[in-house]
Amino acid sequence: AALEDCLSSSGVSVDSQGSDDWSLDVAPFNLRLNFTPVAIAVPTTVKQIQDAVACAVKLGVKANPKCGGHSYGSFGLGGEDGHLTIELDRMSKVTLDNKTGIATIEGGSRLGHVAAELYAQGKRAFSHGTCPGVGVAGHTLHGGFGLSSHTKGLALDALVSAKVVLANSTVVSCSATENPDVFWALRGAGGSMGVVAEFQFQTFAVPEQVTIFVASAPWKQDKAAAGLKAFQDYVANTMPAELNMRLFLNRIYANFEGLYYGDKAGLVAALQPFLNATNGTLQYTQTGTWLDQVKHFGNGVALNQTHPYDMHETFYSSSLYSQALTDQQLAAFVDYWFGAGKKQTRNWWIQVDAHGGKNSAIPKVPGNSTSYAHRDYLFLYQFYDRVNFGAYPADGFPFLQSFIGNLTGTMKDGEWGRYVNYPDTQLDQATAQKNYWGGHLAKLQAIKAQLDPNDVFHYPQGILPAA
Ligand code: ABL
Repeated sequence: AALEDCLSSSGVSVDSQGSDDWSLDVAPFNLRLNFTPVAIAVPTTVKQIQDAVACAVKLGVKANPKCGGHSYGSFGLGGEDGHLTIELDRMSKVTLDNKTGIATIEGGSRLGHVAAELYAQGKRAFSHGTCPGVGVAGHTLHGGFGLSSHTKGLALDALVSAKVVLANSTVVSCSATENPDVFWALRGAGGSMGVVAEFQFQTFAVPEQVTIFVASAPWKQDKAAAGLKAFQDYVANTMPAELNMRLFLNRIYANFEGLYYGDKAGLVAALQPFLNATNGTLQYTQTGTWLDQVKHFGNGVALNQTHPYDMHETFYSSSLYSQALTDQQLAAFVDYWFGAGKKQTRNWWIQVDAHGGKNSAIPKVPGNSTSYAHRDYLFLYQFYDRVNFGAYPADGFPFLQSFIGNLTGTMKDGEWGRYVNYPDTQLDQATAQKNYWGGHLAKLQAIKAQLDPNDVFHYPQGILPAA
């Protein structure tokens, strides 16, 4: 009540407990992880964000920005009970400057809304993920991989400046030339550093035509390792910049899906040699506009999502970055996939994204230029284990843990990592920080100690301030 009193006497709107807005805003994307905040502030101005942070500090409560609310770890709610949630989704204005191509985007905007607005205002875009409900903030501030990233890089690579409210409740602008340390830390570990009120992104003119596709990966167990090996070679050496592609696999089947910048003939020329080598066939293609592909990969969810928003799944997830796997690791992966994987009847799946390689835009950016620590990895894997009904079982976690452990068990430290936007909630904070931020962790902890020495923006897997 003290916190709510502070917020209302500062003129910050709140969701009152028991209201419809409270129920909507407190319901996590991942229903496995329900947490109860002390209060939910719903600022509509930068000043109100500042005042919300000031109230949290005054009352010794941890505070977290929540934008789309899609965090797999419910980190927008704090990842544990008792935080102040700063619900930003009432701030979702998107303004494109058609002279400079710079888009100014409020901190609570969701990706589908952003894509729809940029297209409507000038047929422009920047590279980001596919799910329309995901918030631009968490997504961008920790990477921002999507089905345009092989061609155009990560969302954070398009960021040119940000206006951020810090733990001392001041607001600062940052860019490559202004508060460069803040800007560096925001681009990879932003959730630990402040509340971004406004982003500026450099956009590009969307291609006239793009082609989406699905191709089979019809491998029996005895052919799967060879297929995966061909995939590795293709991504590392041959896959052209214009192609974006992932391997999807679950208990029943495996296929490739992706997005090509160009027409079908261009796609076929790029992909057919690879398909021939792996016994695959092109099963589906559709050439269309940029907005067509955004809708396609949005899985039927309406693009223009702002508030209210209501989407939920129940799952455990984890992730991995790796270089090409060794023959031994490939064999371990295939054995587990066709063994334990075929027996596991939950709705599990893995996406293996072509993240790096010779022609990818991601490793072309110098590794130390942002705090995103894993630029040079060939693959980014998302592991996802969902139940369609009921609760996730208490003994469910080892299924994915072994899938990954079978690979990392024969890798050295520094040969793999994890993606904080596909967080693994079963990691303790020390391990999580190491996995997510690798070689950038010490510098991030030093910047955290400057910006947020008391860890106001705490969550269970965030950056801790250097001692
Ligand atoms: C992501 O990061 C992926 O890029 C999406 O493909 C993925 O979407 C989401 N996260 C999951 O939250 C899912 C769809 O929402 C599901 O309906 C689908 O079953 C799944 O991909 C596999 O295709």
